[in-house]
Amino acid sequence: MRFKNRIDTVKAREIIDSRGNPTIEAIVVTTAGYAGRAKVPSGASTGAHEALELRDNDDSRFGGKGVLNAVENVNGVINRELSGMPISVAAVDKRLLELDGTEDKSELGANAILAVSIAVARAGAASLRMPLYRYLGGIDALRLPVPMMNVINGGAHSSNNLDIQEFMIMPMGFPSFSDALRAGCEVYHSLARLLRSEGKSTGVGDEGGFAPDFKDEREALSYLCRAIEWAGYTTDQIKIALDVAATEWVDGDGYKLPKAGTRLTSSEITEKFRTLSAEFPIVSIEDPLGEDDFEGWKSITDTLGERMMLVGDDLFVTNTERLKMGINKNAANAVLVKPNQIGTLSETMALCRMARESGYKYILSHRSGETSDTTIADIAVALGGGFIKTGAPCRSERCEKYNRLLEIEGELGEGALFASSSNKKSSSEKKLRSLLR
Ligand code: 2PG
Ligand code: MG
Repeated sequence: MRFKNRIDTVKAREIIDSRGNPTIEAIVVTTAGYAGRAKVPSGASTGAHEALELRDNDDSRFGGKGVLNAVENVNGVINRELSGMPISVAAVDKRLLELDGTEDKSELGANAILAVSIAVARAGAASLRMPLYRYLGGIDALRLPVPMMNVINGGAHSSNNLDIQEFMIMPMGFPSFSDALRAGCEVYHSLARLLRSEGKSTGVGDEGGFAPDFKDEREALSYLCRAIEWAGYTTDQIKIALDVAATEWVDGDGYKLPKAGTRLTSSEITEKFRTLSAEFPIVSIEDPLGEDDFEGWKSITDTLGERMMLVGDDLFVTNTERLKMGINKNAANAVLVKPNQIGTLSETMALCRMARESGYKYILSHRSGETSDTTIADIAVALGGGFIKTGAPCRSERCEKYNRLLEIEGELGEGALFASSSNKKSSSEKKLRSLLR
């Protein structure tokens, strides 16, 4: 059988991301005249096991961060090999993996490969005149995710004194995504007022969260709780999540907080978060331990896993092989999903499938270096995992993802589900219980 609509051309160019670093944009045009476009993000606290982001290492341009070689890989070999193929994400991803031929996608670059993989999906959706979430998720794509909004930035994303990278609010106890988003924005503004009233800076970090100095993380957490109250909400409705990004703390056999200079063992870190989560409404902790500390992860999961999500980011790097190791060792109970850590849409979706089948929660995520691309919002609805982490409601590269979710919610109308609710009347407590189960 001959398909009339096939891939005609694949083109890429170098653009800049939200930190002013180069990244790659790809455009796929089909023979029937449809097009799909994708821009890829880039991390700062990257895991050692992530697929390789190909950079030029030519110091005369962008401090070595140029991506002209990755662009050339798309415009040359990828364009030649994909031209004439049917618009099938699975077939294209398979071909891209064969062409690359390496474990870590270092031949073509995971940035080049992902840009093409997503652009093909977008061209496919456009060809069928379908929104991307529907194309990827079918008629089951109905669930809007709880936004995990990073309102205080620390670690590698800011130059303040906080060693924990992200302090997030999770507006969960609301009937709809738009109500939850509004509450999140209101808390963000009340936090700004609170910080100002106490003479603290309201300058923001890479993901739009405030980044003043604090006495310690306890003080940052108590500001969050007060901001929730000031905005007229309760900590039953709005919970707290952390991304420790503890791979950045690894030092020899143990850990050392890069800013405070304190040394900690794996079990001291577990104890620290057990205490903090008894004091504050924390329902999710990402990367509390390093990317290869599986023993420590197992122990923190045994200690806290019944009460909260323990989310592997650098631990799993969106890789099914790594997730399988975690499942076998009972390490973590949730996985962060970043398409650029693995490099193709097919592998990203396979990871979510594995997580779902193993009872792990999965959270779609941005990177600290972002673009206006909103694909993760569509993937979050397509796969219905119930969570998205995409920064503060500040800076348009973050807000665009939230705005895309508002658009999807509008399109779904009465059919839209929020979080774990099967109907809009379920109580916030019930919703919380089933989300964390
Ligand atoms: C993380 C991310 C996104 P980065 O650690 O989860 O918040 O940061 O993109 O710098 O890895
Ligand atoms: Mg992380």
